[in-house]
Amino acid sequence: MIPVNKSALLITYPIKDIAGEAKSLAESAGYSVERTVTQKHLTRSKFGIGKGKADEVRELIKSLNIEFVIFDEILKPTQQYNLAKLCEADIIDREKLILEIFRLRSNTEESKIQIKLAELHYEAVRIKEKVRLAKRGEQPGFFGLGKYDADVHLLDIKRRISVLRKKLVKEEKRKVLQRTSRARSGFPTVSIIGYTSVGKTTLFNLLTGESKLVGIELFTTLSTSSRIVNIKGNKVMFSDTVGFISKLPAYMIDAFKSTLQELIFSDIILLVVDISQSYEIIKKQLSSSFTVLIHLGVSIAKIIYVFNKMDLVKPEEASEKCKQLGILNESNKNPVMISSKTGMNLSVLLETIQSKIFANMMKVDN
Ligand SMILES: Nc1nc2c(ncn2[C@@H]2O[C@H](COP(=O)(O)OP(=O)(O)O)[C@@H](O)[C@H]2O)c(=O)[nH]1
Ligand SMILES: [Mg+2]
Repeated sequence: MIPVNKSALLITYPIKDIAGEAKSLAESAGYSVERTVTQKHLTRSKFGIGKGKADEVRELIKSLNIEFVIFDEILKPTQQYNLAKLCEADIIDREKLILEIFRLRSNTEESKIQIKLAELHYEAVRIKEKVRLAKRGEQPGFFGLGKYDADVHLLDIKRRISVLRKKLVKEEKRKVLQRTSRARSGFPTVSIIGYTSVGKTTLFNLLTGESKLVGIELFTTLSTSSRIVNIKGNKVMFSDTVGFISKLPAYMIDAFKSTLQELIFSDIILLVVDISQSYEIIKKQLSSSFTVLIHLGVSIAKIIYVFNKMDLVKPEEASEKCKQLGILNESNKNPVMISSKTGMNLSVLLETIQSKIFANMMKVDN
């Protein structure tokens, strides 16, 4: 379960797309962003932000009674410690936030192990930094952690990592067996994928009946991110995914991929793009999404391109972007232009989903 409404103050860059992504990430992890503070530089030595800004954050947190500070950059342990001490709040840096999201969304044994491994890596890096500082005499007894304690802690982490690696190998073997024997059963599954803040969750909520749409009713909720709905008498399972995250640290890639394993079993993949973003961004996102999907073993025939946020652009602008992307020329890549906010073209999307499910079923049956 995603614990909701942990009140948070977000510190991010004064750039719309970046701030939007950070807010969506925070919400995926169950935080409610009460206030956003922006600054050009988030890598200053003492607090990440400048002292003046840090004081401002401290005052805001006090007056708004906020529990957590989400910092949209990677913080060194000293920076994290300094800021936490000044603000008297828990500081969640970007890496920690992503790890929290992965953990909330991990639904297979393998992904749980992968995420645990990434968490241990995060922890080990921080202990090593503490030891380094302690050696230089800069932080004697940092967090009350002596050199000896730190060494023991590091050894313990190494031991846990090797145990998890062995478990992972076993799990992978088991999974291969399971996959080959997995029968096609249950309801058709539609997974929603795309970069952070393109509108996946908004679309998921719309499709699974948080709106009063004619013809769709919620059948059952399986988890926070999976629901079965009734579309004109046919039951379809929709899944909201973690999605793609920009600037993902290399050591998290395996953990990330493992959270997306369900995609292999999906009948349809809705690859969502925010059409209000620049052509360059859309192009880059589409091509890296594509690479990951292929790498995961997802069949291209299952993909429906969904261009969301049509309410923010003129129709000509949207078709110009499609033309530039070369998408309209290839019939199998025909995008569906929607707005999850206004519900525009939702019926077109549903029809496309239904006919694709039907077409794929025909292929399998023959
Ligand atoms: N204008 C507009 N905003 C949208 C639309 N769909 C989503 N949003 C907004 O975009 C932001 C990110 O949406 P969210 O569903 O959390 O994105 P996710 O990270 O992909 O799950 C939120 O502020 C939404 O309200 C849309 O069709 N039009
Ligand atoms: Mg989301």
